[in-house]
Amino acid sequence: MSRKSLSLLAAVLATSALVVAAPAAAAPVKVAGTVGPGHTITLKLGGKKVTKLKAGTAYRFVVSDRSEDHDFRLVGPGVNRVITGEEFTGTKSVVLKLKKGAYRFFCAPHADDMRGGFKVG
Ligand SMILES: [Cu+2]
Repeated sequence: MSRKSLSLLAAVLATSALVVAAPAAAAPVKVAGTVGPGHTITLKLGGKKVTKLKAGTAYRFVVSDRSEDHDFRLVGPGVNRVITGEEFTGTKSVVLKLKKGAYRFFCAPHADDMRGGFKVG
């Protein structure tokens, strides 16, 4: 192989390495949930209350559970998850791709006053 074709090959390899690296850099967008210590439950993206998310996009739900009295559940099309349970305090995270529709999040023992929702479309 000539010196010229070698450098051409190196250039091609460098280019394809860049193409491969790009998707890995796109981390899921973080959606932050909190529950407790009082009767409060929140879900925010970039500091703002979540009202709508995009279908088919990967989101990282990071839930901070601040009380053993509460849990954090997410229910909607294709999803029925207890992200943090009763007795648990601390943070858990899960990456989810949601489908089009209406989703609810709530604390099961106190679902009357600890609940919220958002749309996915
Ligand atoms: Cu609760």
